[in-house]
Amino acid sequence: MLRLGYDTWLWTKGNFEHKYLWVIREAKRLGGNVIDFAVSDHTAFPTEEAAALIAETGLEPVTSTTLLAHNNPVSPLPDVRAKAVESMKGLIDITKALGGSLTAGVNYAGSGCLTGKLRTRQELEWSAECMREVADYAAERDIVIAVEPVKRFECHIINRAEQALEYIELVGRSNLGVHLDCFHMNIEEPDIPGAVELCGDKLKYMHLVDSNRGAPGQGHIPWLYLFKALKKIGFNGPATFETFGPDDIEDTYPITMQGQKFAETTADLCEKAMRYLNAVQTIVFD
Ligand code: LER
Ligand code: MN
Repeated sequence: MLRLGYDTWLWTKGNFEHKYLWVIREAKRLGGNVIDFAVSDHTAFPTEEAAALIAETGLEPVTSTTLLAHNNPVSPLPDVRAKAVESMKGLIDITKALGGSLTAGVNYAGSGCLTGKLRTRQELEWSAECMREVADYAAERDIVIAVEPVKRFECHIINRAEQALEYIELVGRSNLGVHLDCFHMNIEEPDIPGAVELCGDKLKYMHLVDSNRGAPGQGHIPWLYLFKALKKIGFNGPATFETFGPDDIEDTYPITMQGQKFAETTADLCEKAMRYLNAVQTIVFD
């Protein structure tokens, strides 16, 4: 069985900060066992207060990030790459302080930093060099880093599971794994259950969402086959519902380009998602 929960993008605009502390109790109220703190600015993270609420709720904490232009590990500018390492170390410190053991997301390149060209060997080397330093820092703190392949319109460095596995080989650190997101898989993978099987024990984390970024069940992801593949590889790790909440769709649209409301409220959407995921789990795992 997977450990299911929610990603904080559902309530925030991609950066968890003090004003969103209430979301931790809300994730628990909505039946989550895991919470993924989406962090783009680690310096604004309310570590002590969040750690206290994690202890109170008993939620399993995961962190994730989307590195951006100012901290892009594949930038030709050494200062920008140094910022990527600094941001990732900050996120690892937060993960540790929360009692977590996993950080994930677009942590190998700047999200949205497309060059208009094919990825280069030099870009992969720059990313791997940053990641080695970050992975060693994480290993000293018993933290695993999972890299999330994302759609071609967001990043040109890692789009598919196969490329994530090659990247892990290149970095050469044992505390690296893969984070798969069904929305991106639907665009980039030739075979969704096949991508899960390809990762095998390197799969460390999942973002569960339907093909259109609606709740599971509102698009055409082959959920039963996906869960059968997860069962086959023995994945029982954390998996969170990640999309953008209908409550503040006007504010998030410029960042997410998601204009469709998949439920009246974020809470309704979460309930829909959890009901569906629990039903699929019961069919496949029982
Ligand atoms: C983050 O988990 C994700 O899926 C991205 O599309 C956002 O940058
Ligand atoms: Mn994701």
